[in-house]
Amino acid sequence: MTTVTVRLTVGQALVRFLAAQLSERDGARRRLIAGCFGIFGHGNVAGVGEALLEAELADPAMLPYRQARNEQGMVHAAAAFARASNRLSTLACTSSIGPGATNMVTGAALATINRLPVLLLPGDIFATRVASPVLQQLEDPTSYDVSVNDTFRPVSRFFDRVWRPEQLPSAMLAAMRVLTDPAETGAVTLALPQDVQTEAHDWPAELFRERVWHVRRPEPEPAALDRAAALIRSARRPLIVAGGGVIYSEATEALRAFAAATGIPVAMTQAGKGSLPYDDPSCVGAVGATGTTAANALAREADVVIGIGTRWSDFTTASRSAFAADGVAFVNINVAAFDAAKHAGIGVVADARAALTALAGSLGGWRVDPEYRERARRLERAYTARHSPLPGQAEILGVVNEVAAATDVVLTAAGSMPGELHRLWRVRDPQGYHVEYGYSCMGYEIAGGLGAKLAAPDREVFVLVGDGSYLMMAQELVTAVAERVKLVVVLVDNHGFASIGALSESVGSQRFGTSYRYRSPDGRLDGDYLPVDLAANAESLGVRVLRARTTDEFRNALEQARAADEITLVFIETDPLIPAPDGGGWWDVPVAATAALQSTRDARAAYQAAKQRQRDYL
Ligand SMILES: Cc1ncc(C[n+]2csc(CCOP(=O)(O)OP(=O)(O)O)c2C)c(N)n1
Ligand SMILES: [Mg+2]
Repeated sequence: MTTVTVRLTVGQALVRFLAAQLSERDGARRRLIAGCFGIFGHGNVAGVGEALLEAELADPAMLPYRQARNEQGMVHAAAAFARASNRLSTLACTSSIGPGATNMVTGAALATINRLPVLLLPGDIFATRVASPVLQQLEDPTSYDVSVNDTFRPVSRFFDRVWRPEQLPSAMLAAMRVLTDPAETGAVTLALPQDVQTEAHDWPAELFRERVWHVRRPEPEPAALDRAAALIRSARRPLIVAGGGVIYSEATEALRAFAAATGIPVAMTQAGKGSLPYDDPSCVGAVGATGTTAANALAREADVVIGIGTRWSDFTTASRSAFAADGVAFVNINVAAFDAAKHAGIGVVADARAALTALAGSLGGWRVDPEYRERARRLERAYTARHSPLPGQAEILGVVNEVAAATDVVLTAAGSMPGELHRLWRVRDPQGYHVEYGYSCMGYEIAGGLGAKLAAPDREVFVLVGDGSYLMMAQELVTAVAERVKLVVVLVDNHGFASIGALSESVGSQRFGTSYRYRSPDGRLDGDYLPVDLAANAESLGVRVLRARTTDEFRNALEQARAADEITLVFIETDPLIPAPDGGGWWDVPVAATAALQSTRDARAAYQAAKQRQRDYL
């Protein structure tokens, strides 16, 4: 039999292959790689770049190319796209070699930590090495086999370097498998030496056929289910902690039914917020360091904690102080065995939806005590406060919550907003709350908003960004303008790092180096606020900007921005010293054991006292 072959470069074969990949779950198919972001340099312009041009000229829908402004930003956009697609679809990112490639490393870590699929295609140094060292090559005197792309290894769930065209098919197939594996997924990196990208090869035509990657829903092992059901039946004060896995698995309806049938209250992690709408009778809101008073009170007393699709970050457990009852035991439903084994829990390694359905059957009508069920959820009032002359941040968030429709998306990542939103935001849709808190990466906000909106063009996306995050990375505003991607960006200016300022104060470090100020004549960085005008900055990038001073002006501007059909940024200054409401959660941030400062010594004493609450969960 003769194999039919197609002669293409490595870059062309890669583009053609990616365009033909589909994912499938529950019978629904969609493109696995919906497009490609990129920034060209000598490491990809002639290889993958030429291939993308050919693809666009042949059929603009084949693998749509979008030009990004910062390589880190484009990976954030791809990760947000994947999150908003419940991990069933993502984007590829092509970069040059050297700095273009390493700019993607932060994005790769973010994707892997959040278990979000992204496909990274950094250019790499010549395979032939004839011209070495090439521009931007880091030379390792001990090995010619090393390039800066090796820094992707620890932050990727799959890494390969395609030294020869013959290696491409197996590398691409492995990449697709990992991207679509719910337990293994994360950043997948195929490093592409710049000469290899342009080499021609005779590929079997079969390589380019349409492929459907089934996203599995593993069923729980019956014995594990029995152990979990027995422990839950013995519980008097059980509590569910719903994580991101509930949303990715589209298990929200199964969770609602399970909680209603058993009466077990449901608390939510950052990634799991949206697992239930805020007003569902079973929902007690956010838990942990940024949790609500109600959820944290239930957590303190819980005898059995059922984690579903959570990796138990320190924010969720309040640094292992949230679950305080003697003998508290855990059931961990997770598609990843690694997470299911945490806190010495009974592991149910399974898809969240499959496990909840099976567990409901195993419990056969068991319900918690009615008295336990009746415990009320305490309401927060911070939204309706009115501070002057400058508003506090929580009241601004309250206005965003009111102006946003049920299916609109709120999106942020770092600073003081994630904690306040976790506690206060009234979520009404599983995709309505997009707070990246696995890596809590400053600079994710605007880039992530771009990706989330590309994934869900029918939803309004409210990007909430602090002045610190904005200054770190706002460049993808330009991409949003170019692509006519409509975002509502809320820029909250409090002259620096309000969150770290408050943290600094709590550890006795007196807000040192956390606000944006001039250096004083005495040499300290404590002069007047800098005259930075971020609203003017956004305007200069081609974004429509509305400036608000009061909460009422803010509401008005936000309504205009929501109604607009172009990207609009609403600028508001807030008072960084108005404290956010507190739900009693602790966070372990070690304090200096010896210090000249009294403030630090006091903080150390408070730290040591709080540390007593920390548990091992063994
Ligand atoms: C890339 C990155 N660098 C540093 C940090 C540590 N960090 C967390 S929040 C923050 C300040 C954020 O400032 P801003 O965006 O203005 O938000 P605010 O704290 O004022 O609410 C810093 C420096 C981080 N999360 N990400
Ligand atoms: Mg700030």
